[in-house]
Amino acid sequence: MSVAMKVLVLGGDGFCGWPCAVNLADAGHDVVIVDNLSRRKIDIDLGVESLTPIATISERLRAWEQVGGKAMRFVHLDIARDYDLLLDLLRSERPDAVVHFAEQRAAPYSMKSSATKRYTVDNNVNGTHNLLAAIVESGLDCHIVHLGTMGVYGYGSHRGATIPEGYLTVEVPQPDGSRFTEKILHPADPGSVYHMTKTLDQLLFYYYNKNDGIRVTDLHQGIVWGTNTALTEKDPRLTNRFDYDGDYGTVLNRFLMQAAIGYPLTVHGTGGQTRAFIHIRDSVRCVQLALEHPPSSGERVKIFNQMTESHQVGELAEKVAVLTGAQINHLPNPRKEAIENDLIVDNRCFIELGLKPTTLDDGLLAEVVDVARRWADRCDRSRIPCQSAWTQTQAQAIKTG
Ligand code: NAD
Ligand code: USQ
Repeated sequence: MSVAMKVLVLGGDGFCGWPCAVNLADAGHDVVIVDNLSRRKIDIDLGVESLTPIATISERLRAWEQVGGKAMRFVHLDIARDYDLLLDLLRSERPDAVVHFAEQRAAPYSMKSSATKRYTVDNNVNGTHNLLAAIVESGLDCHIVHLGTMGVYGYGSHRGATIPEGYLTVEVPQPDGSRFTEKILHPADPGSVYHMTKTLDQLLFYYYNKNDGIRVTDLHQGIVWGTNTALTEKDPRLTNRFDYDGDYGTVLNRFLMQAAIGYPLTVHGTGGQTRAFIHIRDSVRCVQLALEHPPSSGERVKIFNQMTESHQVGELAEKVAVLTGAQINHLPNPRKEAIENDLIVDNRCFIELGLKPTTLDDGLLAEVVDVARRWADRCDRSRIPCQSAWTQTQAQAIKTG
């Protein structure tokens, strides 16, 4: 292991943050989880629960120590609203690094209403900006590892080109006919208000890196699938959350749980949408690799594509159907998105740092089906359909079927 670090994990009670926090503690780092528990509150507001029963954060931390894990602390704080408390925390803890998961992360939730659009923008953009401003004000030389999304690149107009890791080399024509080349942030093309906040985040990082020299690694992560890691399996109280509902459930985990309970797989439209995927175990590993390989002083924002494979949604449904015998249902698409797209992604940075990708073929699909079968009686089938429509046109299409 590299030298032990003090790490604040913002959003460390969430789906990606919790397994990441225990992994970092297990690797010997000194971990402080910071979370406002808003994700649990949104579940209450929506009237749904994680398919897997999840313990409270204090029970999680107690259980982690009882299985012999290195103690972690928890701070209840809203990074988007409690600027002064965040600054005090940075000053008192003096972390070497902050891992920033603390955002509203569901595209359908962000598109439900003007209230959820505004909440998503306020929460995500303020949270990220507060963190950057507080690091500058604290004077700390603290590395930020941020969880961004592959969706900042958009899913439409790549025309077979490989998506680079964050920066695109462009040729700029001059009045005299000559050209110069420049590396620019890849143009942003968000597909939802949620994805838009991530494109704003990347501009905030660009600016604070340029102006204040803040060291940032922005991880453009694909859709995370799976539930547990070897560490969260150590005790039932460490179990990770499993979102299956139409707002927070993501496509592959939804298909696997739908198959487990005999619900026809909910493919939007033709299923021609291609997306990037990564297993939760690899996600956790990537965050550790990014933390342990920080940018040096003066280096521009490091951007890694945190994904291991790309798949078409319809092909995934077929794969799950072959594995489980599930039926497939093609539904009107509630989203305004390309009917079909290709997606070729450069992910060399993590492979070169030693990531050994876990793929769909590693037998882990069946493991997720088993988890879903175990907790099938906790599923509220009425919460499976995606009812958040991107525009009135999509809303009408869902209504008329
Ligand atoms: P999650 O909702 O399960 O976890 C986010 C956590 O952050 C929650 O515990 C929530 O309570 C907390 N939080 C939100 N706003 C906060 C605030 N203002 N102050 C303090 N805490 C706050 O989401 P997740 O799936 O774990 O995603 C984590 C990050 O990874 C997000 O930024 C998301 O955009 C990104 N990401 C997730 C996926 C995925 O498939 N889950 C894929 C790519 C990127
Ligand atoms: N889809 C279906 N059926 C479903 C659910 C989704 O066909 O039941 C389709 C959607 O229309 C979309 C694709 O599957 O084309 C992906 O949807 P998703 O909900 O799995 O993923 P998305 O909304 O993009 O968001 C998720 C996470 C988000 C993260 C993003 C990574 O919620 O936090 O940033 O994946 S990425 O997609 O690479 O941008």
